[in-house]
Amino acid sequence: MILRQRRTSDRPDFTIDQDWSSYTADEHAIWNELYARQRKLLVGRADDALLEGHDALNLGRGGIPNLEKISDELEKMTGWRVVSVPSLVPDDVFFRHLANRRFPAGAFIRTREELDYIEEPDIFHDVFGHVPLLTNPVFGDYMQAYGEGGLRALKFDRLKNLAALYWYTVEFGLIETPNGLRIYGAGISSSLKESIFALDDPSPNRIRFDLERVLRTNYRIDDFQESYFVIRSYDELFRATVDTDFAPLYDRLSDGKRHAPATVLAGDQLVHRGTGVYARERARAK
Ligand code: HBI
Ligand code: FE
Repeated sequence: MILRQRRTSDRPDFTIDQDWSSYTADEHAIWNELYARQRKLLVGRADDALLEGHDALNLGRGGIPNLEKISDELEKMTGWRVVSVPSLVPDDVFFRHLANRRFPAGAFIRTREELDYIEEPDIFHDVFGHVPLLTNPVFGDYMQAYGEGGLRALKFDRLKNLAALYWYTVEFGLIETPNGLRIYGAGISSSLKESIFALDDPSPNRIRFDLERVLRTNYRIDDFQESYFVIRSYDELFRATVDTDFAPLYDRLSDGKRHAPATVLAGDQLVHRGTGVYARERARAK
């Protein structure tokens, strides 16, 4: 496997060949270690759709998944394919892939030194965290609608708002189930520590999802979230994107009013009002 900093794409859609045969035995072992540890932690914490997606795509078969093979199986289920990219790609490229039911997954895997947390989306974050939910038809529809919305948002210069929607749902979303709150966001489900913090810690707020509220809310990229948003179903997410007339919403958002991550508004429906202790301790430690 060529070291990730040297993998670049010379294609307009930023894809690269996964070059599956070039992964080393140690890289396959890192995937196996991450998969076993995280999957054990998530039973009882992650939403069934995520766990069922792992099984439907047989991601625990051993070794880093071959994305061509995974894509052939996934495409039969919901029309999605997974394409390899070096790492983050430009927003418009990212949205265009999603709008065409192609999920861009990092081709590299983290090192043992970065096992618990990594800044860039590696293949474990993307294929363990994001891809399994694409086996769920409604979530797959939401992700395509998000991509189409993203391309539209670029025209209205509303990217910052739309990025917050992705962040608080696809990356850090929680869903309410008859058995309690469960994780569906990939930023949580691929993180050892945040998989515990997001559900168990009294510090963060847990607020019922509201589209305009989320579009206005800033987020942390360097630490656990100070607020999580809770949906009742993936259909709620999908309906929010397809039933909303975004033109008047974007007009309202042009007032630029945004909320800090820890804010609780009078209009918020709270599942849990956070104590904020974790965030205050982190701020003091700085
Ligand atoms: N590129 N590969 C990759 N993965 C992402 O999650 C990603 C991206 N580019 C842009 C992006 N996410 C976000 O900025 C958008 O959600 C706005
Ligand atoms: Fe991600």
